[in-house]
Amino acid sequence: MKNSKFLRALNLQTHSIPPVWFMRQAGRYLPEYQKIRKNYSNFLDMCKQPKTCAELALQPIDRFDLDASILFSDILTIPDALNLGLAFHEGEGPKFSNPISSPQDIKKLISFDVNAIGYVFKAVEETKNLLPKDLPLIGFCGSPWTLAAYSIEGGSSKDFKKTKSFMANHPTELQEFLEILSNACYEYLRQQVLSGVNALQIFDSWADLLSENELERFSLQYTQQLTDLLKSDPVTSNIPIILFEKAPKKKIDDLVFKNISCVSLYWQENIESVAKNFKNQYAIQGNLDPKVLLESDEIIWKETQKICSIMSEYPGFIFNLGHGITPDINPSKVKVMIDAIRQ
Ligand code: 1CP
Repeated sequence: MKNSKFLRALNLQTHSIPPVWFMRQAGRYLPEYQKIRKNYSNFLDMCKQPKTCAELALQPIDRFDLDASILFSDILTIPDALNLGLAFHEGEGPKFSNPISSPQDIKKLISFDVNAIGYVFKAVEETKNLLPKDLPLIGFCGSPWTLAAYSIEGGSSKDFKKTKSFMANHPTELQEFLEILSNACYEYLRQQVLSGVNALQIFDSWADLLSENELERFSLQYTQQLTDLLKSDPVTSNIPIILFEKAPKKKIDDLVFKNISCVSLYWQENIESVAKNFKNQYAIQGNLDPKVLLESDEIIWKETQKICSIMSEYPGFIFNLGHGITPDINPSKVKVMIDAIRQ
């Protein structure tokens, strides 16, 4: 792995051409993904096939020659292992048949058994077998807060009303749940590392639901517990950790992320000003607005180069999108972006 540009950037090295990968690089915008996906009515069943996951993780690597691959799985495997009954039905987002609706549901949760999701670790092994030797694999999980939000809401939602009302009415029990989730995430990521991943990313995709005070109390505190556990364990202590916070109410520059190597910036963040504050402290990953990929080639070229030029001297820059790629994007536009980075 010494030759990995991506891992060297996580170690704060500067590159004239930055390493590139992008969030949700394997998925619905790729016709080769759709071809395999149509064989499964429930997305989760596909995630339980390690060889298929490996094949899906390799698709964007084969097509675009990216600098890192990401495990093909989902953040919601943990709540599923807690018996919340996850399914992804045709044309719908995630749905839990057994969501957390009351404090009693938290009291009677089964304890998390990492072996219940052994299929994820097999997928890591299968993917490592297929990947070129020097191409790193990123493992991941959702932040405890983001997992709690899906578990209480029972799926996705625009406003997460149930979650907000649970937070207002049962803050102590919510914190007990977050404690359970941060321990589960630790065991989950530890096992991913034992199976072969080279870096970890934590997705706090629903950080934006929280006010400034709530952000510290319900999200960052538990992500911090998770990263502290990872750093104190010899198995995981040397594995770089990337954190994605989606649109936090507190200025990202003012957040202190202990034990994090890299901050993955949401597309609304001003990368130039964040870079001034994060220099020599964190690597930065980001942050082209995925919607730019719906524009003309000229605009894609211009916006991509703008970011590359701002970040050209930054110690530890990784080009990425500012959030996941969406299903409506044409893969040829992704190629334009990559050419603009590497020209
Ligand atoms: O129907 C389908 O084909 C399923 C689509 C799909 C895919 C391809 C889902 C359902 N999950 C995934 C894979 C996935 N999810 C990966 C691996 C692939 C890759 O990145 O290359 C990863 C890293 C995730 C992470 C994930 N899942 C996040 C965090 C990233 C983010 O976008 O903020 C979140 C929030 C989820 C939940 C989830 N899983 C799937 C969907 C459609 C969603 C979002 C639901 C919502 O809108 O709230």
